[in-house]
Amino acid sequence: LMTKVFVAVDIGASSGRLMLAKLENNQLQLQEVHRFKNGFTYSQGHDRWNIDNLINEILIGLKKIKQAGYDQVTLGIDTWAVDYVLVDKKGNRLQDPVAYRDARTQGSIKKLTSQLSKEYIYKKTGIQFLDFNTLYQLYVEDKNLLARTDKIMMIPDYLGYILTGKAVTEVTNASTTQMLSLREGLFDDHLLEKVNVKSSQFPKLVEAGTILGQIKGSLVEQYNLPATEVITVATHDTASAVVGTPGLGQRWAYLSSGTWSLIGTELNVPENGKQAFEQNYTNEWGAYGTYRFLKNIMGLWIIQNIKHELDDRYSFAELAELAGQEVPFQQLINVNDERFQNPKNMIKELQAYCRETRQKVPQTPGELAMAVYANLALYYANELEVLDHILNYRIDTLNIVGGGSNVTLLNQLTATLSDVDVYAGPSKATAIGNIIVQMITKGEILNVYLGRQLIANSFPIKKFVPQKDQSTQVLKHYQRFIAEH
Ligand code: LFR
Repeated sequence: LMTKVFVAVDIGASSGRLMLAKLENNQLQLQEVHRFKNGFTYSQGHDRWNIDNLINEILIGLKKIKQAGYDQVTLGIDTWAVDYVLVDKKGNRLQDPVAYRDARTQGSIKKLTSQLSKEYIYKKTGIQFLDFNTLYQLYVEDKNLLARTDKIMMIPDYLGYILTGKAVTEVTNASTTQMLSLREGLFDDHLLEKVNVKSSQFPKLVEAGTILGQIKGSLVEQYNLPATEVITVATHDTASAVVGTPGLGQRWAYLSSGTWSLIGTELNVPENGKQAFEQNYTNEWGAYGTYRFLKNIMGLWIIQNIKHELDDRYSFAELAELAGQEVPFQQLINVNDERFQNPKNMIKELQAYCRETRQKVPQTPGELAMAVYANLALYYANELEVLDHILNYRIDTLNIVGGGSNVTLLNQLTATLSDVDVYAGPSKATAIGNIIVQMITKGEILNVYLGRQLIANSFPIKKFVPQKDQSTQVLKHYQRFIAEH
């Protein structure tokens, strides 16, 4: 019997990759076959994603797979959420999609929620208020473009459409639009009406783990690709990351640590009560009928920008190393402050923040990196307390996955400040979750529970335990500070 070969296309805001996976001796073997840069650039009045480049890179990666001797594979695509492509009647893209960090949605939550209350929208959708949710992006969308729009496709769905000619709307990602009704499991007509779109403009909703179709013969021939069956996985990267979490510990939470830090837990029933609303927790849909009850934290985005502004003179590992030589908690920073969402210059923004709040201004690369890591750890610790409160039980373990799980300093600070055991890894959880859903779809593994056991047995996972120190004091100071800032 031929070993099945699975390919994950995983594209984040700053980079994308094609990972190849096989099941061998009850272990998941994972290999990166292609890696490329991603990012938005300013054109025609907005920050935009370069979709043609993404398509091109997927084709290059697939060609490499064929050249490595694989003639037949299955493939799943995941990307970041909320952004969409407008497609006309002929199936053509109207424009390169606007990136969610574009300034166009600033203030739009306020405008829209003066017509429909926040409480109403939250009860209906259970989704956190972020000004870049699709709901607000469509609210400010160019009306002429919308008039020419036949279909609205989320980014990974659009990429799948380009490959196969088949269009769907996958639910994990669709939930981040803040336009799905929790009760009905469908787009909510009342919300759609407010932003001038109709549910018929979205391709039909499908669950994660459905077969989309074969990649077009014309593409296979033109680019010399393997015969590829595309499976609609949990197309929202964070949903794939949650599937790709080993789930170690009793009452465990996850932290998907990439451009964003997504911290939360998996629920079988959404939690959209008063406390969840007040704390702006989200109930994004997960694979197989679960809910991702979580909070967005600004995450490594801040460090990514700092690294870039230092002309990439230091790698992430070197920045962490330099940070480790500094004393933590020299300044308290609300990393979720909107000013860090897309500033002209991140270093200057951080320094200005410290000056305005009369704190020590970080100067060197090490000081800057430590300021960010220490405050991310504080933010995580605080959110775990909030989670305990809302859920009314104590989370005892945090599974950290994604690129950020490689940062030992951050893992240790997080364990100590949160007073929970931390398991760090795998760093490629998103691609792994993408592959697990493909494997379940093809009957290679039975369910996510067994998938997580497979992950825990296949990849190195490091444990960090809380260390006794003055951290509870620091956390208290931080919580007071955050309440004021
Ligand atoms: C992470 C992520 C988050 C989402 C943000 C914007 O990559 O998908 O889950 O809130 O990007 O799409």
